[in-house]
Amino acid sequence: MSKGENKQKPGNQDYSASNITALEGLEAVRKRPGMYIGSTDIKGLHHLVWEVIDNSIDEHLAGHCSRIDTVIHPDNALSVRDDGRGIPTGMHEKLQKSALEVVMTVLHAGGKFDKDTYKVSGGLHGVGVSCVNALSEDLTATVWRDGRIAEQKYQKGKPVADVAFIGETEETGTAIWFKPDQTIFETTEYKWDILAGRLRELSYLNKGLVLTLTDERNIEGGKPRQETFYSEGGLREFVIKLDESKQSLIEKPIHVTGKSDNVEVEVAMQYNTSYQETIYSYVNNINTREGGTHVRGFRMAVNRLFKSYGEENGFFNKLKFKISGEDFREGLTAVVSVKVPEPQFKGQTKGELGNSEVTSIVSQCVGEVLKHYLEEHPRDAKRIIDKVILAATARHAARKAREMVQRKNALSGSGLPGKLSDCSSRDPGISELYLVEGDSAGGTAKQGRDRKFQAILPLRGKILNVEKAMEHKIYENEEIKNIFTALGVNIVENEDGERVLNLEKLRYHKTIIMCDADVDGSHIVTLILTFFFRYMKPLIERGYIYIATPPLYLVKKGKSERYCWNDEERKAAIQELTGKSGSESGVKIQRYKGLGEMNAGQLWDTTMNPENRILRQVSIVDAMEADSVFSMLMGDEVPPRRAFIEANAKYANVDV
Ligand code: 0RA
Repeated sequence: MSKGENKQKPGNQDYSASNITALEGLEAVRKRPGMYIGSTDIKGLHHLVWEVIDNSIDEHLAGHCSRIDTVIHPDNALSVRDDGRGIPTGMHEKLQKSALEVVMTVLHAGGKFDKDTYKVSGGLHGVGVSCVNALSEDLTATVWRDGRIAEQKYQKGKPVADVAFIGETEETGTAIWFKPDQTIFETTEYKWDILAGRLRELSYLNKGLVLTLTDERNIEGGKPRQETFYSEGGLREFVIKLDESKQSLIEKPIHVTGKSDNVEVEVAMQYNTSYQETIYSYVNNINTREGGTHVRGFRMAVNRLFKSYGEENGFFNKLKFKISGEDFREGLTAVVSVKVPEPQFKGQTKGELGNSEVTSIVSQCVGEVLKHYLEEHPRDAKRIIDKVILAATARHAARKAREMVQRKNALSGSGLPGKLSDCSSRDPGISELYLVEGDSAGGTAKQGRDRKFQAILPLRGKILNVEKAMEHKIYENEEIKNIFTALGVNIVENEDGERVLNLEKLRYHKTIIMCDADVDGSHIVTLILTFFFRYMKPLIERGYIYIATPPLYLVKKGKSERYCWNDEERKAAIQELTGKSGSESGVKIQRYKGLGEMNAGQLWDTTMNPENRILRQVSIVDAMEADSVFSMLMGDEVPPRRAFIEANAKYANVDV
């Protein structure tokens, strides 16, 4: 029985109509999966899991669930089991079928019927577990509820049979086991790191909730790999974790909780000795990458409270210039989490909270707590104010340095750096800038390039470590000045005194970092990326930054040549060139250590010719990870950096 037609009451027009709508609903999901889960790539695949887990989290938010177990099965099926109330299994009056079937097969029917819980109704989340069902070749829903265990199986969203009661139980909860449809997804292989990352985040956002991840594909010592995510301290622990490789300025994080007009606010914040502002924000447990009204309210409170505290105590009396909002937030790490009954999401990726009432609610909650904090912790307060004054002074110096550089450029003809070999095209859309390690490799690249659209800027040695340098030093650095002027971008201040990258005159839509394939080379790539991450993030966000990948080997026999990028390719090339004999006689293998070992023609063929080259596009898949990796690699504290390098030894040891 496919849709319970034989249950239809004769003459009930209503029922058959809604039945058809439901059918069309899930068909639409299968036809245009991107509209519902964003994409069908690895991101969309994991979105299915978030969708299921979100339902269990909703149970937790409603106060009924304390544990969620996620299991990756050997065939890349996945299951999520919670100990919530269980999806109701009784008869749905209007539709005349089990509520379980309705939740699983009717688009947008998955939500709770009680109004007190916070639901996620915007963004890409919240499309409902029925979408997961529609996009799975097989799915089994099991419910422990009212003393019985109920089960229903589906294929591509359609029930295979009616709900069956398969046993008795004293437990409550829901388990969803599903196998994503291989004809829809580009890949069906779940990634441990992606799942673990989100579960860890959820554990901080929902203190007291136990989340486990088990990977049955990966057996270690007879047992599948397993990790439990649990946080007693919640956001406070989250902030400590974010700052684990930084030096804290205050004793322990400042913690804010509050509630007003049904909006719940929780914030944890602390100051460290770095120059960055790091704010992670969430609405109903969903990461809002673009911030929004909650972040605005938080910033307003921080600025307001520190400003009046500094003024009332005469700390700013000697300053000859204005302090801007940014100065109050240098070295600030914070997590802002709000629970909003009906969130509205805005922005290109729906990653920005739009509800305007939230600004003043957050601002007030944070303001009250900060006021008391500053009164009760004068020493912490003084340390933060000193840092604010330093930030303002540095910004003042940086502005002068920047203006100097920008004025000088305006005076000197084309304004382009002398070391730049520009391309002839003036169309940024097709133009490429190669940042090349060293003058000699720069020379080879200059000879090898297609000068119509490829420009070369050689960089001397290691560029400044921007993580450690003060901002004005950045603009005095020759290599960095050259990157700014070659790209045609500059940093300007908006009306709030905040620095933004001006891309109006950007001259290339591809910037390609080209370094040696050894440890030094990869260090330089990291340095350059750190710089882009800190000072030109919009270029990364727009997908304009790439890394060139020169080959590691040239395998030669007679006149035949094969370039190889890894050991497997090298073996295959040897096999191919020597034929069946398998003897390596007459084969010459050249190991490229540096770009300098290739001549101009070879460099073009392997690394610069758009037809053959392999470019790695740099993306901030996860700004959180990138940020912590950068500061970990570059920061002063040694242990986490050592641990990271050891864990990634393969990458660091390409030269061994
Ligand atoms: C509808 C109503 C209720 C709970 C749920 C759905 C529910 C859905 C999922 C999905 C995964 N785990 C879940 N747990 C619960 C409310 C039930 C009641 O009022 O008792």
